[in-house]
Amino acid sequence: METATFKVGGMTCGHCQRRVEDALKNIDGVSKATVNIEKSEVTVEYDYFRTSLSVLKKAIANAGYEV
Ligand SMILES: [Cu+2]
Repeated sequence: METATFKVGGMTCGHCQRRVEDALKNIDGVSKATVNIEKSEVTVEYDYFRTSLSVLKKAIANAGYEV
């Protein structure tokens, strides 16, 4: 299990938080995604045999946020 933290731009409220967390949790291999709104960060726990940093970043971007 690997942990990665991304700076995410554009998250302003609890709705954004949910959106980003759900987008990440829907990825096969992601076990945990936690947004810190004040820091504009998301921390992701993932299995690097099943997914990759580029897949995680793409999911955040597809949800409508800058990463
Ligand atoms: Cu929002």
